[in-house]
Amino acid sequence: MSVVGIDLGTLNTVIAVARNRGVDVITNEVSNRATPSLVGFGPKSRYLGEPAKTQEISNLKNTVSSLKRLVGRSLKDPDVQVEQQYVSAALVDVNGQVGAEVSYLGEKRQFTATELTAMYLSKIKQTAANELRLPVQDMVLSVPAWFTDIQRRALIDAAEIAGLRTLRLINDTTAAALGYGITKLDLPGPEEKPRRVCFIDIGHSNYTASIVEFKKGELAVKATACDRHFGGRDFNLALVNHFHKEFKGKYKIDITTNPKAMVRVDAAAEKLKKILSANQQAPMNIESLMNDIDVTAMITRQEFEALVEPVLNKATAPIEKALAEAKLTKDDIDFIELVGGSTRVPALKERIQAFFGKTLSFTLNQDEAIARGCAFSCAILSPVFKVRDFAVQDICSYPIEFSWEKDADIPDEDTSLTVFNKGNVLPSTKILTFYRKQAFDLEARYAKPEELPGKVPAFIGRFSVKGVKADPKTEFMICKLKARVNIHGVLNVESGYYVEDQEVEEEVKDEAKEGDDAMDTDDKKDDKPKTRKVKKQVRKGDLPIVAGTTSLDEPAKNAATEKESAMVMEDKLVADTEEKKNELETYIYDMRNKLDDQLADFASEEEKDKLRSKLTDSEDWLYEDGEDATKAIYIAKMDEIRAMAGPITQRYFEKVEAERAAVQAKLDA
Ligand code: ATP
Ligand code: K
Ligand code: MG
Repeated sequence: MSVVGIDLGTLNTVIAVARNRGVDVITNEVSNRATPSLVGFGPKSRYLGEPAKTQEISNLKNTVSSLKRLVGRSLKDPDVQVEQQYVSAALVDVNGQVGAEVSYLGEKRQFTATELTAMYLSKIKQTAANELRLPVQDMVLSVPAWFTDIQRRALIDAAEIAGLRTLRLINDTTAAALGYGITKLDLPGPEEKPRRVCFIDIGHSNYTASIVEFKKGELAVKATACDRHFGGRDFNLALVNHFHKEFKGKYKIDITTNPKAMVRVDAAAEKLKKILSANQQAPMNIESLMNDIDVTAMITRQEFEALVEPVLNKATAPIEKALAEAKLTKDDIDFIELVGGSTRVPALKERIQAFFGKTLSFTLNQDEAIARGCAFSCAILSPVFKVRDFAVQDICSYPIEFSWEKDADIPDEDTSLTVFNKGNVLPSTKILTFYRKQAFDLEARYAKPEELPGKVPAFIGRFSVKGVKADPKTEFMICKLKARVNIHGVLNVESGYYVEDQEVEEEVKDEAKEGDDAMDTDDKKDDKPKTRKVKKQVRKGDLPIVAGTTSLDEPAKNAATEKESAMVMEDKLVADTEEKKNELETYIYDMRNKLDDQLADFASEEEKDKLRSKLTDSEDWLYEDGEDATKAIYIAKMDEIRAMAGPITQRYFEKVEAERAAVQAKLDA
């Protein structure tokens, strides 16, 4: 079983694997270290990752991007409306969740964002398994820290539909921090002042700043702040708008009226932006952009920086927010580590450096640090892997409250309580106590809906506590419920039980002797241990909990898993069929050549004519009726030709063998 970390990015996804010698990044089928986070649909199969990128411009309406920003969201969410600007397929509502409508296998189909993400993750799983030649199941997946319960649950569901088990959903910067800490040998000891590092991840759409404290063998996240609309695509957009205006004046074309032209200019802007990170100016040339017009343009770094000034002006806001939440100043920070592709933009680095007044560190691989951190996390959590333990303590991003119905018999009981505050450590368990006579419900929700991204609903889950009965002695049952924000940052009421107040005999510890066992000799030996009566709550039995959360229920998940497996099989069949067709085509060409070459002396003219006409017939068939045949038919066609060519190739091999034997005999003599 392999140990895998996945950084699911808005633009690119990086897969890392922990091996005995360390963590490596996996390359995909075209040897890239990052795979486009895209899903496309065609008349015969899906295009996942690289093929979706290859097809993108000719298949815009059936290509879906921004998967991670859609999963767990609803169509009416203003954030999703922003996303539609970047997603070329049409976003639609599918039973309350956002999805995409595409043409697939010649039909209009709708898929939820969870299903689309599952498709993509199933491709990522295949990529990892092909490279590792091992089954892939356990993995750790990174998410932006601002992800809420419903988004996290949707991602875990998507992974499960793809046949992946999520050992941890880890916040992006926390993963980077783990990769940083686990490889540093000079972290402060337990009694020393911790090392404080500010991790800054600026990707394609997200900006996250986290303040993390390190000691030997452990890290603790102190504060995290995000700008979920700040990243490389904002720079691209500024450039696209600029060239839109320029081309309108210069060439009298309006690229906004032509989706293909828009995507091509965006791709060119992305390239140009990268050149500007290392050069003072960069060109843009696109052939036949629209109306058969070739465009050329040039932009300087200075002009680019002026265009993105409004974005740059927000460049330190998340850092300031994180510092304030951690109650620290910039001078308390020992190192500033930058990750994410957009931290290569010089103007952005300058702003951040000017803010801290300190040199920035780039000790982590900007593109791979998060995936690598995920792989380390997977190695720590996986039972099959031995790795030095490193404790990772994260924090809750939003406060969570529980509410319940008032019990008529308990007049001054509150009806809600914030159980996990923002910044509460994670994972974390809290015991809630209720005095009740009958089954009751609890509802968990985010306490400050206004802090949530877009219009994510505050609701987290409803938990029905069963098996509650009035106790004849005390009238009430004392119910204890275990509420837990787990390692994924997901809230559950994991279990319940009831207790009774009882008087129990408890040993009284001799205070003078406490912690002094070695000296504990004769004088106490004969005495019975001193005891006293104390009131204690004794666990009496379990209370079943029925949870209603935003996760998919089992039947829905099973149905989705079956659907996904069927599509994987279909895609595989299409790929295999294509492969057999290509094999047949190549075989026909090869055989025709060989008949004039190495096989020429081993066939009669009659045999040759017969085989040649078979080859011509097969070739004609291949380009006409056989254009779209099944895998079995291609195999059968190939077998027919093979059978006809069999006696000829047989004679040839016999001769080759005879020659080889003769040479051998000579050598042996
Ligand atoms: P997110 O974290 O927002 O979900 P992501 O993880 O896919 O997105 P990254 O892979 O970290 O994002 O970064 C991709 C972004 O970095 C793109 O916008 C890309 O254009 C930008 N980028 C990469 N290299 C450079 C460079 N040399 N100069 C400027 N920008 C760059
Ligand atoms: K990435
Ligand atoms: Mg990222």
